[in-house]
Amino acid sequence: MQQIEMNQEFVTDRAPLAVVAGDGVPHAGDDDREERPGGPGRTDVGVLTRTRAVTKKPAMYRVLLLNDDFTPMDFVVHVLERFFGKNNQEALEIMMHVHRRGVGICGTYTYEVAETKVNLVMDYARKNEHPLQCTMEKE
Ligand code: TYC
Repeated sequence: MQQIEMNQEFVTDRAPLAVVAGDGVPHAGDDDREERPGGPGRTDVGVLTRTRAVTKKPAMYRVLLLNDDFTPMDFVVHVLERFFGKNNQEALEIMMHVHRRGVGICGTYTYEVAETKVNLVMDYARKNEHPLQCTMEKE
């Protein structure tokens, strides 16, 4: 049998794949005298119990860098390359945006990925004795 890969974290409900016959609701033309599996009067037989997952998009979070007067520009560019997969040009643009505007977006991620990146950046800045601040906010 084929295994379907799915992130169970975002499965919110199960919905019937299909209903072949009988949905539990009496319909015009239903003849309860007729022989049915389950006996006369049963209209809910034949409802498929196989379901498909009903998923919803996960909440997304922006990871932000804050400006300060002391962290070297080179270090911020390096952080953006190392933790956010930016190329040098992208990293330079984001760093300069933060430098000029005070705050900038490094990327947008699900909660746990965003939280991990914030912690990695904060630990890395601390180890290197820079006051760089990284935070996250819901999209
Ligand atoms: N303002 C810093 C400087 O002039 C550079 C800087 C940019 C610091 C972005 C933090 O998130 C930052 N050296």
